[in-house]
Amino acid sequence: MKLSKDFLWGGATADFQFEGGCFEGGKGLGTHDLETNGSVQNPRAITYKMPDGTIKRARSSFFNPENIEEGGQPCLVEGQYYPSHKSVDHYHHVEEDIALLAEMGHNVYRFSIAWTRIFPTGEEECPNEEGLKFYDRIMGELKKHNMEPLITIHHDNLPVYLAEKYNGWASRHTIDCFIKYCKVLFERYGKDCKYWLTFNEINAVKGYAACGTYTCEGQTHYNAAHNMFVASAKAVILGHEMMPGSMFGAMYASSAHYPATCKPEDIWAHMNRRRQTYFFIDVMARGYYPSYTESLYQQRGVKKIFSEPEDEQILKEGTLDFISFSYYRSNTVSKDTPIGTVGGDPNPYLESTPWGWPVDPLGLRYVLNEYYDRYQKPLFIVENGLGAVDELVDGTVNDDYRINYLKDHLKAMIEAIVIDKVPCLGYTMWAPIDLVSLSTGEMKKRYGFIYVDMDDYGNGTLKRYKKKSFDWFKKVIETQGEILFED
Ligand code: BGP
Repeated sequence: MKLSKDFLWGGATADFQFEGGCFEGGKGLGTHDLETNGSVQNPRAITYKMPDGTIKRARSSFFNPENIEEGGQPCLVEGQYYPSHKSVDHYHHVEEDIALLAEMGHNVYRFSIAWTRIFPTGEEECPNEEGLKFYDRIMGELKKHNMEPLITIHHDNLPVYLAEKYNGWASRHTIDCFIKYCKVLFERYGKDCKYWLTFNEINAVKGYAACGTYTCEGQTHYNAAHNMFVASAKAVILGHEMMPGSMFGAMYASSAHYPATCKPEDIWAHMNRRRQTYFFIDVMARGYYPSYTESLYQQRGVKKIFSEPEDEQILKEGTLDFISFSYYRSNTVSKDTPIGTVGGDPNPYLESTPWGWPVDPLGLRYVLNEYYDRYQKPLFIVENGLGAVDELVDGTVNDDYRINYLKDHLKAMIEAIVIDKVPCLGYTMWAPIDLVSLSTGEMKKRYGFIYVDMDDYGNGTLKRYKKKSFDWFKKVIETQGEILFED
């Protein structure tokens, strides 16, 4: 079994996890730049100052962020390590990094643009030319190597200024700033970029680092979500106008979920949990709020969504062209699983990664089928990979565990495409070059085909080394996946 030649194979990264150069090129501070390092035991945090000068920390865990106390002002604290400031210094390694991806045969590269490189506060009249030049470099390298760009416009990380002044995505003003930013990107990169993602994991983000909101509870969260829906739809409308032939997606965190038992209460809880993800895709792919909206709002304590009369038409006109998603794991759901949980409970039939993420390749085939059945739009897997501890020995890493994880997932994907006839545009593995973990802020949770010499505190030479999986993935691409089925 193999895929056709037009299938897009590549890798995915995000600005604040990969670029570094945080204070270079006129960049403004993004919300993730105020996020500390951390670990599973000691979650990363947003540091902030109270009016009396005391420094506090709000847990910014991806799954369960905390509110910032009233009067608190997010700030950088001396002596604290903030991983995004340096990341793995892609800012100064663009040419080398993209050449490595091209050497593996990648024909697509998914990266995100840091809003604050283009508009440092979000409110400037004119864009920051130095920021645009940085992405010109990336686009130039991609062109040189015949690689298709796949640009994420908003991978969390909005300007701190918009968070402080307007409470981030809780304000409609942020929509206008976002559209101004989109227009600049479409003008500058539109002729060379066909595939765009408006938002990353929009169904899973809430709180300060991801949405710029000081609080995380249902009312603020779903109001911010509405503003992001409108922003995304407006971007799609504008993008289609300015770049005929362009294709827009948004990205959804897509664990598979299974009912914990066949008890009707668990099945019902499972359905409600699926709707927590469907809700976001339903609005953006179909162009209207689904019938179960009120019941979902009730469960989450949402009283009122602040919308404008024109929103309905905007959502209708700005629907997505394809559905893209991240897939790392599956979970189970029972009537006792707390509402609003992003993941779910473990599955006794599955093994987990060192970070406790259950490994389930068949779940990927399940999600591909489920989404295509439901939306009838092409799909794009834009994140999938294994975070593991790697050991560099004699200039390489023997990462058979990563090869096995990817092999099983890619086989499941190809079976969905070839046997189940699910249209899928491509696969971008997270993350082809080691970078900082989003959820824990660690470096030691490594995903790459390429090892970067850097530790959890920013020490290291930043030198890049090819792991065993580098040559393996190259062969997968060369054979269009056929090699996966050989033994
Ligand atoms: C997704 C994010 C990515 C990425 C990935 C892996 O949620 O879109 O930014 O980091 O998960 O997660 P982690 O880095 O926490 O291992």
